[in-house]
Amino acid sequence: MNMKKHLFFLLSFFLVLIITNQAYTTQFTYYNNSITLSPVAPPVIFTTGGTLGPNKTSATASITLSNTNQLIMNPDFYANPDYWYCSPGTYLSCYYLTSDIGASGGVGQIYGTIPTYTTDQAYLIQSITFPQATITSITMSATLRYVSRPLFSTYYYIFGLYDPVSNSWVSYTYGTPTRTYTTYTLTINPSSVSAGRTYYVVAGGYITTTRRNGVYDLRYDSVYLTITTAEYVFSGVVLGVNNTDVKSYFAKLVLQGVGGVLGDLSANVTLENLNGVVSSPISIVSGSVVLNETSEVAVPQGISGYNSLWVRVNAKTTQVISGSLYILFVYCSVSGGGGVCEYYPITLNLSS
Ligand SMILES: [Ca+2]
Repeated sequence: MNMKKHLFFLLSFFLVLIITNQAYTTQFTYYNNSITLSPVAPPVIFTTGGTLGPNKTSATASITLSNTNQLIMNPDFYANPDYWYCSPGTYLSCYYLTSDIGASGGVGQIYGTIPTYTTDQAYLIQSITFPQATITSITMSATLRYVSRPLFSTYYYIFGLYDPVSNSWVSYTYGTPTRTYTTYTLTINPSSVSAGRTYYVVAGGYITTTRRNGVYDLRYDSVYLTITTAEYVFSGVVLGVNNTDVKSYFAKLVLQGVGGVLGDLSANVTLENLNGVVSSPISIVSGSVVLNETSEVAVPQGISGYNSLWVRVNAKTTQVISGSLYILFVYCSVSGGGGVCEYYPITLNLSS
């Protein structure tokens, strides 16, 4: 139990976020003192993706649109549980281990003590968005093992793709795990998903005990979902944003300009926060800017191991392109652009 570092963030729709916008007016009388001031770090900073500027308040990110794309963020739990959520059972829940024998980097763990004559299950979950493109193949793979299970129990790994709209599996596979890490694959029929839509990647464990109780400990080293497409596409996160303050801020993206050769590029750029709130997109259709800014989303206070917010890009082209989007990340202390606002430039380079 000492190895347990982090309980995965619970699935967003179980959370209720209460945001209060309060404007404080306070009058101070300054008290003279001789102290050395340290530079104050900005409360909202870029974290991952691309090259970050001084104070992490600017970024240049580059993406390549390709016929083959892996859509899961942090697929190997390399440094933290970022982007993954937990749907716990009654006794099973999700934990994060920084390492494990036979694993590369961290692992996502399904763990719990199960009573006798009980069935339980728990899942790691991540939302992915398919590109608005002609998908020609979808393959999932998961590398996993089990460490312990109650005697006389029936125990499974189960992973696949889940449709949050119809609340049903698109496709899944399951089996009895082995004690050493083994990779299992699932081929999903492309006609069973809709291009441009968001689904959940789900990876978890299921157990039924009989006359013995005990611990079920199942570990995922990695989960990948790879697609091939007729067009050159990209669907994923290009930049993480973390809020180091104790209060929420409010952010949006504004497209200031484009440069280079964007050809017939169609792209959506959105903000998505830790609570699963997604902004309306900056939208480019067939090389023309249709919407030049996103709606506003809250930037919640960061949780250890997670970004507060991220910039997601979903793009497609049939041509060879090399161009840039010049975007301003705007965040304000009060919703609706009020209070104090900061402006961070993002250069997003796209090529195919
Ligand atoms: Ca791993």
